[in-house]
Amino acid sequence: MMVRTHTPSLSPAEGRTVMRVLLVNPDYEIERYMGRHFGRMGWVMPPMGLLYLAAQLEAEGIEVAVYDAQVDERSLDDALTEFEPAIVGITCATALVASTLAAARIAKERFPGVTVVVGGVHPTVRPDDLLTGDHVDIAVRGEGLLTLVEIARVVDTGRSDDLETIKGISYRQDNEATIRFSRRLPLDQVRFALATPFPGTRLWEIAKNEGSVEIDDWMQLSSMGGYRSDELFYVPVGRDSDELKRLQRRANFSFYFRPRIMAGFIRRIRSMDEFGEYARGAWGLLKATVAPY
Ligand code: B12
Repeated sequence: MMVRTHTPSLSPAEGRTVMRVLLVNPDYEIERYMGRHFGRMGWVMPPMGLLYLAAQLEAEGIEVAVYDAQVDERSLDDALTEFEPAIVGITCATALVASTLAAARIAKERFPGVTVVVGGVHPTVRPDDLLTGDHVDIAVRGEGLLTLVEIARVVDTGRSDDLETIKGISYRQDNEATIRFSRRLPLDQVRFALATPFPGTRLWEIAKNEGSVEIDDWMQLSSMGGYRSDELFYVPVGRDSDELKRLQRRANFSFYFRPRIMAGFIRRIRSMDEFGEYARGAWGLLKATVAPY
């Protein structure tokens, strides 16, 4: 079943094309679990979460189609080709993680520029499970009605930085986005700590499984990696230590060496001694941040 709605463009006067969202109920392989006839008879139900989302999107003037892999005669690929969505939203319960990721891969292969959003029970409690690969862009945690509309607005304007303003979502951010974010916050000081796997945390388990942690001195876990020691305690698979140190230095430089921050430091100076302290601190920071990495 592919339920398709038709609504007028949000702003036809501006000549914009209508934002289209394809909502996907991924394959549950119900026949494998329940047998061909009984499975189809008793267990295929309308995907209520997606239908609520569809109603909300439609009310906002966004064109929606719902593709239900349980009952649709066509492949997801065909549905994508026909509908050409800007966003593919997939609902995901725990048992459906694999088929959600498979659907996300199909969507990205068909339209590499499409934004893939997942929501539902599993992304709500474990969003990172869906975000580790390259095919899911955003995981929505909890109720998705207003959140998906907000995401659609951001995708429509193309200003992906604005995702930072949306509450209740997880998404992969590049390091540049983190640096820009720090500069936008009304902060006087910031510490760009590199990820440190402390015992008892999930990152610790990940690092152990990767074989990346060798402890001979617990002091190594100071979370001051990059600031003080030459060798980083933890370098995630796929990154390298020089790259991380370079990023950390650039983050510090671009945060601190701004007129607002500098003026703040100068305003706080009360004596010649303090002036000396701040001057030495600034010099140290400058040397550290422009070191040739
Ligand atoms: C009704 C129901 C069913 C029905 C219908 C399910 C359906 N397709 O709609 C039937 C009987 C078919 C069913 C089957 C199963 N269910 Co059931 N089901 C429920 C129940 C009671 C309500 C679901 C519901 O309709 N909620 C109302 C809607 C509006 O909410 P929603 O779906 O969560 O969607 C909202 C948000 O999650 C989010 N959202 C959801 N999807 C998306 C997608 C995007 C892109 C975005 C942005 C947001 C978003 O926004 C929505 C609107 O706010 C829940 C318990 C519960 N209280 O939620 C269990 C529940 C979801 N089911 C569960 C289970 C285990 C199953 C089965 C695996 C059982 C089985 N062994 O076969 C199957 C899986 C079927 C499947 N395809 O996933 C578990 C899931 C646990 C987990 N971690 O995955 C739950 C949580 C019950 C429980 N506590 O054990 N289920």
